[in-house]
Amino acid sequence: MKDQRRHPATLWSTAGICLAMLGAIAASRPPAMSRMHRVEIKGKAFQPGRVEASPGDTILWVNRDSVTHTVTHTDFKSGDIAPGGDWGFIVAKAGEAAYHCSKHPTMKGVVLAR
Ligand SMILES: [Cu+2]
Repeated sequence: MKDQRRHPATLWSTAGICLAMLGAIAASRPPAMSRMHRVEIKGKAFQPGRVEASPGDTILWVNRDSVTHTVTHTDFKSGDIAPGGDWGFIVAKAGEAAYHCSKHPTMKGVVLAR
């Protein structure tokens, strides 16, 4: 944990700022609930390989493999995701996005947003 050595007062003020930001984001969203979709990367595969989401949803990729992978698409690029690491993004618009791993071109997945 990076924050362990921080002074408690710093932690409190950081938490306050985060809560305020969440409130602002929630207020600007449409009433529909946004969801979190989790994709595990293991055995050199995206699991599930196909995610159905809505604009505003978050997709989080978690690397459970022992090698580095990426989530690469024209509109979104994770960069390297180290073993044990993760990367997420918020779906901006409806559409179908076929992505791959830049290090292992046979690794493919699809995000279908509607
Ligand atoms: Cu890979």
